Amino acid sequence: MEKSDKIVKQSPYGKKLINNSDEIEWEDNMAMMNKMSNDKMMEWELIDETNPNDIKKNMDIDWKFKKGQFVKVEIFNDPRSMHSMQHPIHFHGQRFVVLTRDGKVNKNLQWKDTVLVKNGEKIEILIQMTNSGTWMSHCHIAEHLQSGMMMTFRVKE
Ligand SMILES: [Cu+2]
Repeated sequence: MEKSDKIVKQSPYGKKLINNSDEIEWEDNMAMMNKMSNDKMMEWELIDETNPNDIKKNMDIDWKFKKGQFVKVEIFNDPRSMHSMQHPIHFHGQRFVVLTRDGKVNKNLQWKDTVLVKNGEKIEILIQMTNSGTWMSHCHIAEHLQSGMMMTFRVKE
């Protein structure tokens, strides 16, 4: 990644140097730290702040829906993370459209099952619960999934 790809962006927590280019940031410049870390010593988190009095994370999250229901989900990639980077968020068994990115309306309403959420970005998606069962949502970077970045949701008939 070129240095010029990084810009200073205003986030809800003040200005941060973040990568908001269209390039996919699978590589980073923390090779030494990556080499030393594994899923036993670090955890990636999906945090559910739906109920401020009962904040849950990863596999403690267990959403319940009905088949046919449309569900709006806001996903915020918190730039205060220790190692903030992009995350491709995937929902199993259902399809969704991206409604907004950082408040900007997305006019390309194609059905998706995964969306790349950039560092510091807030997106809104509308999921159509089309398949009943117990499903998983997770980051599609295998190391992040392995390190806990997953949750459950159930769709009843
Ligand atoms: Cu991730």
